Amino acid sequence: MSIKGLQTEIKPQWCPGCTYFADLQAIYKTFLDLGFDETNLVLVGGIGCTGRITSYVDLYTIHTLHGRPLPVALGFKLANPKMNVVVVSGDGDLLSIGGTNFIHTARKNIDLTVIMFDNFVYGLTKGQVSPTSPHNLVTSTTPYGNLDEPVNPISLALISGATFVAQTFALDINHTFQVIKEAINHKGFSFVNILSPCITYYRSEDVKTFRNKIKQLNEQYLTDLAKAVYNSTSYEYYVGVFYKVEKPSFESYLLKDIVPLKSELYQKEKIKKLLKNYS
Ligand SMILES: Cc1ncc(C[n+]2csc(CCOP(=O)(O)OP(=O)(O)O)c2C)c(N)n1
Ligand code: SF4
Repeated sequence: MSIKGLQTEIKPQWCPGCTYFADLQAIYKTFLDLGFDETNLVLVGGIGCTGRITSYVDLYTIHTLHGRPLPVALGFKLANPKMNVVVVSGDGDLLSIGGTNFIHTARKNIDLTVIMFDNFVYGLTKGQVSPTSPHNLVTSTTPYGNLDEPVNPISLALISGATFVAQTFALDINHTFQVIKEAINHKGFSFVNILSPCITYYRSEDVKTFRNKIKQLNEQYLTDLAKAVYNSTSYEYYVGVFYKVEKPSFESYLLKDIVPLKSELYQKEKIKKLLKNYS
Protein backbone atom coordinates (compact mmCIF):
# COMPACT_ATOMS: atom_id res chain seq x y z
CA MET A 1 0.00 0.00 0.00
CA SER A 2 1.11 3.61 -0.56
CA ILE A 3 0.23 6.79 1.35
CA LYS A 4 -2.52 7.32 -1.25
CA GLY A 5 -4.16 4.14 0.00
CA LEU A 6 -4.45 5.69 3.48
CA GLN A 7 -5.96 8.95 2.25
CA THR A 8 -9.72 9.50 2.19
CA GLU A 9 -11.52 11.38 -0.56
CA ILE A 10 -11.75 14.44 1.72
CA LYS A 11 -9.03 17.01 1.08
CA PRO A 12 -7.59 18.44 4.33
CA GLN A 13 -9.33 21.71 5.17
CA TRP A 14 -6.46 23.43 6.91
CA CYS A 15 -5.00 26.87 6.11
CA PRO A 16 -2.54 26.66 3.20
CA GLY A 17 0.91 26.00 4.68
CA CYS A 18 -0.42 24.75 8.06
CA THR A 19 2.17 22.68 9.93
CA TYR A 20 -0.51 20.00 10.45
CA PHE A 21 0.01 18.88 6.84
CA ALA A 22 3.50 17.76 7.91
CA ASP A 23 2.12 16.07 11.06
CA LEU A 24 -0.41 14.19 8.94
CA GLN A 25 2.32 13.09 6.56
CA ALA A 26 4.34 11.66 9.47
CA ILE A 27 1.25 9.80 10.70
CA TYR A 28 0.55 8.33 7.24
CA LYS A 29 4.19 7.22 7.03
CA THR A 30 3.98 5.55 10.46
CA PHE A 31 0.80 3.59 9.71
CA LEU A 32 2.21 2.55 6.37
CA ASP A 33 5.51 1.45 7.88
CA LEU A 34 3.94 -0.47 10.77
CA GLY A 35 1.64 -2.22 8.32
CA PHE A 36 -1.26 -2.58 10.73
CA ASP A 37 -4.14 -4.91 10.16
CA GLU A 38 -6.73 -2.15 9.74
CA THR A 39 -9.28 -4.06 11.80
CA ASN A 40 -6.90 -3.89 14.74
CA LEU A 41 -6.27 -0.16 14.88
CA VAL A 42 -8.45 2.77 15.84
CA LEU A 43 -7.56 6.44 15.50
CA VAL A 44 -9.31 8.67 18.04
CA GLY A 45 -9.46 12.43 17.50
CA GLY A 46 -10.62 15.35 19.61
CA ILE A 47 -12.19 18.61 18.43
CA GLY A 48 -10.35 21.41 16.68
CA CYS A 49 -8.23 21.74 13.55
CA THR A 50 -6.34 18.73 14.97
CA GLY A 51 -9.48 16.67 15.36
CA ARG A 52 -10.17 16.90 11.64
CA ILE A 53 -7.45 14.36 11.07
CA THR A 54 -9.94 11.56 11.63
CA SER A 55 -11.60 12.51 8.31
CA TYR A 56 -8.33 12.31 6.40
CA VAL A 57 -7.12 8.82 7.35
CA ASP A 58 -8.90 5.88 5.74
CA LEU A 59 -8.90 3.63 8.80
CA TYR A 60 -11.35 3.10 11.65
CA THR A 61 -11.54 6.52 13.28
CA ILE A 62 -13.76 8.34 15.73
CA HIS A 63 -14.23 12.08 16.15
CA THR A 64 -15.08 12.54 19.81
CA LEU A 65 -16.37 15.41 21.98
CA HIS A 66 -14.08 18.34 22.79
CA GLY A 67 -11.63 17.27 25.49
CA ARG A 68 -12.80 13.67 25.63
CA PRO A 69 -10.65 11.61 23.26
CA LEU A 70 -8.85 9.92 26.14
CA PRO A 71 -11.87 8.40 27.93
CA VAL A 72 -13.09 7.13 24.55
CA ALA A 73 -9.66 5.65 23.77
CA LEU A 74 -9.54 4.07 27.22
CA GLY A 75 -12.92 2.45 26.55
CA PHE A 76 -11.65 0.94 23.29
CA LYS A 77 -8.54 -0.39 24.99
CA LEU A 78 -10.43 -1.98 27.87
CA ALA A 79 -12.96 -3.60 25.53
CA ASN A 80 -10.19 -5.02 23.40
CA PRO A 81 -6.67 -4.73 24.87
CA LYS A 82 -5.25 -6.38 21.75
CA MET A 83 -6.27 -3.36 19.66
CA ASN A 84 -3.83 -0.55 18.85
CA VAL A 85 -5.35 2.72 19.96
CA VAL A 86 -3.83 6.01 18.80
CA VAL A 87 -5.13 9.41 19.90
CA VAL A 88 -4.48 12.65 18.00
CA SER A 89 -5.47 15.81 19.81
CA GLY A 90 -4.67 19.51 20.21
CA ASP A 91 -3.12 21.41 23.11
CA GLY A 92 -6.50 22.99 23.94
CA ASP A 93 -8.34 19.69 23.70
CA LEU A 94 -5.83 17.67 25.72
CA LEU A 95 -4.52 20.14 28.27
CA SER A 96 -7.41 22.55 28.83
CA ILE A 97 -10.88 20.96 28.78
CA GLY A 98 -9.29 17.49 28.78
CA GLY A 99 -6.50 18.31 31.25
CA THR A 100 -7.61 16.07 34.10
CA ASN A 101 -8.30 13.20 31.68
CA PHE A 102 -4.72 13.57 30.48
CA ILE A 103 -3.25 13.30 34.00
CA HIS A 104 -5.40 10.35 35.06
CA THR A 105 -5.02 8.37 31.85
CA ALA A 106 -1.25 8.84 31.94
CA ARG A 107 -0.99 7.68 35.56
CA LYS A 108 -2.83 4.46 34.70
CA ASN A 109 -0.10 3.75 32.16
CA ILE A 110 -2.77 2.38 29.88
CA ASP A 111 -1.32 1.21 26.57
CA LEU A 112 -2.30 4.15 24.34
CA THR A 113 -0.30 6.43 22.09
CA VAL A 114 -1.24 10.08 22.41
CA ILE A 115 0.01 12.48 19.75
CA MET A 116 -0.50 16.18 20.46
CA PHE A 117 -0.39 18.80 17.71
CA ASP A 118 0.93 21.71 19.78
CA ASN A 119 0.14 24.91 17.85
CA PHE A 120 0.18 27.20 20.95
CA VAL A 121 -3.40 28.51 20.39
CA TYR A 122 -6.96 27.34 19.83
CA GLY A 123 -6.84 27.21 16.04
CA LEU A 124 -10.33 26.19 14.91
CA THR A 125 -12.10 28.82 17.00
CA LYS A 126 -9.86 31.59 15.64
CA GLY A 127 -6.82 31.94 17.80
CA GLN A 128 -7.79 32.15 21.46
CA VAL A 129 -5.14 31.65 24.13
CA SER A 130 -4.38 27.99 24.96
CA PRO A 131 -2.58 26.26 27.84
CA THR A 132 0.65 26.17 25.83
CA SER A 133 0.52 29.81 24.63
CA PRO A 134 3.78 31.45 25.72
CA HIS A 135 3.70 34.22 28.33
CA ASN A 136 2.98 37.61 26.70
CA LEU A 137 1.58 36.04 23.49
CA VAL A 138 -0.97 38.33 21.86
CA THR A 139 -4.07 36.33 20.89
CA SER A 140 -7.71 37.18 20.24
CA THR A 141 -8.48 36.72 23.97
CA THR A 142 -5.22 38.23 25.27
CA PRO A 143 -4.93 41.44 23.21
CA TYR A 144 -2.41 42.90 25.69
CA GLY A 145 -0.38 39.67 25.94
CA ASN A 146 -0.93 36.38 27.80
CA LEU A 147 -0.62 36.92 31.56
CA ASP A 148 -0.24 33.20 32.31
CA GLU A 149 2.85 31.03 32.14
CA PRO A 150 2.33 28.07 29.75
CA VAL A 151 1.81 24.47 30.77
CA ASN A 152 4.88 22.42 29.87
CA PRO A 153 3.34 19.33 28.21
CA ILE A 154 6.48 17.24 28.52
CA SER A 155 6.90 17.91 32.27
CA LEU A 156 3.17 17.28 32.81
CA ALA A 157 3.28 13.95 30.97
CA LEU A 158 6.36 12.89 32.93
CA ILE A 159 5.06 13.71 36.40
CA SER A 160 1.64 12.26 35.56
CA GLY A 161 3.15 8.82 34.94
CA ALA A 162 3.56 8.43 31.16
CA THR A 163 6.18 5.77 30.43
CA PHE A 164 7.24 7.09 27.01
CA VAL A 165 7.56 10.84 26.51
CA ALA A 166 8.96 12.57 23.44
CA GLN A 167 8.85 15.80 21.49
CA THR A 168 9.37 16.49 17.79
CA PHE A 169 9.10 19.42 15.38
CA ALA A 170 6.43 19.30 12.66
CA LEU A 171 8.68 20.17 9.76
CA ASP A 172 11.09 17.35 10.57
CA ILE A 173 8.69 14.72 9.21
CA ASN A 174 11.20 11.91 9.26
CA HIS A 175 12.09 12.40 12.92
CA THR A 176 8.40 12.68 13.87
CA PHE A 177 7.67 9.48 11.97
CA GLN A 178 10.52 7.59 13.74
CA VAL A 179 9.40 8.82 17.17
CA ILE A 180 5.69 8.05 16.65
CA LYS A 181 6.66 4.58 15.49
CA GLU A 182 8.69 4.03 18.66
CA ALA A 183 5.80 5.39 20.75
CA ILE A 184 3.27 3.01 19.17
CA ASN A 185 5.62 0.07 19.69
CA HIS A 186 6.00 1.03 23.37
CA LYS A 187 3.77 -0.92 25.78
CA GLY A 188 2.18 1.63 28.08
CA PHE A 189 1.07 5.27 27.92
CA SER A 190 3.17 7.01 25.29
CA PHE A 191 3.03 10.73 24.57
CA VAL A 192 4.49 12.56 21.59
CA ASN A 193 4.22 16.34 21.46
CA ILE A 194 4.67 17.68 17.93
CA LEU A 195 5.66 21.36 18.04
CA SER A 196 3.42 22.67 15.25
CA PRO A 197 3.07 26.47 15.43
CA CYS A 198 -0.20 27.77 13.95
CA ILE A 199 0.79 29.86 10.95
CA THR A 200 -2.42 31.89 11.09
CA TYR A 201 -2.86 32.78 14.77
CA TYR A 202 0.52 32.23 16.45
CA ARG A 203 1.73 35.60 15.37
CA SER A 204 4.87 36.08 17.43
CA GLU A 205 7.15 34.48 14.83
CA ASP A 206 6.99 32.49 11.60
CA VAL A 207 7.75 28.78 11.41
CA LYS A 208 11.23 29.37 9.96
CA THR A 209 12.21 31.58 12.92
CA PHE A 210 10.64 29.07 15.29
CA ARG A 211 12.77 26.36 13.72
CA ASN A 212 15.92 28.10 15.00
CA LYS A 213 14.76 27.45 18.58
CA ILE A 214 14.70 23.67 18.15
CA LYS A 215 17.57 21.79 19.80
CA GLN A 216 18.34 18.08 19.81
CA LEU A 217 18.06 16.47 23.23
CA ASN A 218 20.89 14.33 24.56
CA GLU A 219 18.99 11.07 25.06
CA GLN A 220 21.42 9.22 27.28
CA TYR A 221 19.31 9.35 30.49
CA LEU A 222 16.20 7.70 29.09
CA THR A 223 15.12 5.84 32.25
CA ASP A 224 15.95 8.61 34.73
CA LEU A 225 12.72 10.46 35.57
CA ALA A 226 14.44 13.25 37.52
CA LYS A 227 16.80 13.91 34.64
CA ALA A 228 13.93 13.83 32.15
CA VAL A 229 11.96 16.40 34.18
CA TYR A 230 15.11 18.52 34.49
CA ASN A 231 15.61 18.41 30.71
CA SER A 232 11.96 19.26 30.08
CA THR A 233 12.14 22.35 32.29
CA SER A 234 15.61 23.48 31.27
CA TYR A 235 14.71 24.00 27.62
CA GLU A 236 11.18 23.78 26.25
CA TYR A 237 12.06 23.19 22.57
CA TYR A 238 14.23 20.12 22.93
CA VAL A 239 13.29 17.40 20.47
CA GLY A 240 13.89 13.70 21.06
CA VAL A 241 12.83 11.02 23.53
CA PHE A 242 12.93 12.32 27.13
CA TYR A 243 11.91 9.16 28.93
CA LYS A 244 11.20 5.51 28.26
CA VAL A 245 10.62 2.80 30.88
CA GLU A 246 8.83 -0.55 30.95
CA LYS A 247 6.06 -0.90 33.56
CA PRO A 248 2.93 -3.06 33.70
CA SER A 249 -0.04 -1.31 32.14
CA PHE A 250 -3.47 -0.78 33.74
CA GLU A 251 -5.17 -3.31 31.50
CA SER A 252 -2.54 -5.96 32.22
CA TYR A 253 -3.46 -5.74 35.94
CA LEU A 254 -7.19 -5.53 35.32
CA LEU A 255 -7.77 -7.98 32.51
CA LYS A 256 -4.74 -10.27 32.44
CA ASP A 257 -5.32 -12.06 29.13
CA ILE A 258 -9.08 -11.54 28.92
CA VAL A 259 -10.49 -9.73 25.89
CA PRO A 260 -13.89 -8.49 27.18
CA LEU A 261 -15.19 -7.82 23.68
CA LYS A 262 -14.87 -11.52 22.92
CA SER A 263 -15.91 -12.78 26.33
CA GLU A 264 -19.33 -14.16 27.17
CA LEU A 265 -20.45 -10.95 28.83
CA TYR A 266 -20.39 -9.11 25.53
CA GLN A 267 -22.17 -11.70 23.46
CA LYS A 268 -25.13 -10.41 21.48
CA GLU A 269 -27.88 -11.95 23.57
CA LYS A 270 -26.48 -10.52 26.78
CA ILE A 271 -26.13 -7.08 25.26
CA LYS A 272 -29.70 -7.26 23.96
CA LYS A 273 -30.91 -8.17 27.46
CA LEU A 274 -28.98 -5.32 29.01
CA LEU A 275 -30.37 -2.85 26.48
CA LYS A 276 -33.90 -4.12 27.14
CA ASN A 277 -33.43 -3.59 30.88
CA TYR A 278 -32.47 0.01 30.33
CA SER A 279 -34.92 0.94 27.56
C1 LIG B 1 -17.59 21.63 24.94
C2 LIG B 1 -17.03 22.52 23.86
N1 LIG B 1 -16.51 23.70 24.19
C3 LIG B 1 -15.96 24.50 23.26
C4 LIG B 1 -15.94 24.10 21.96
C5 LIG B 1 -15.36 25.01 20.90
N2 LIG B 1 -14.06 24.58 20.44
C6 LIG B 1 -13.93 23.89 19.28
S1 LIG B 1 -12.34 23.59 18.89
C7 LIG B 1 -11.81 24.41 20.27
C8 LIG B 1 -10.36 24.60 20.57
C9 LIG B 1 -9.47 23.53 20.04
O1 LIG B 1 -8.15 23.88 20.28
P1 LIG B 1 -7.00 22.81 20.15
O2 LIG B 1 -7.35 21.58 20.86
O3 LIG B 1 -5.73 23.46 20.56
O4 LIG B 1 -7.01 22.43 18.61
P2 LIG B 1 -6.57 23.24 17.31
O5 LIG B 1 -7.83 23.76 16.69
O6 LIG B 1 -5.66 24.36 17.74
O7 LIG B 1 -5.88 22.22 16.48
C10 LIG B 1 -12.87 24.88 21.02
C11 LIG B 1 -12.74 25.66 22.28
C12 LIG B 1 -16.49 22.83 21.63
N3 LIG B 1 -16.45 22.34 20.39
N4 LIG B 1 -17.01 22.07 22.59
S1 SF4 C 1 -5.94 27.83 12.20
FE1 SF4 C 1 -3.79 27.27 12.52
S2 SF4 C 1 -3.81 25.11 13.11
FE2 SF4 C 1 -5.81 25.58 12.21
S3 SF4 C 1 -5.60 25.03 10.04
FE3 SF4 C 1 -5.09 27.21 10.22
S4 SF4 C 1 -2.86 27.27 10.48
FE4 SF4 C 1 -3.53 25.18 10.90
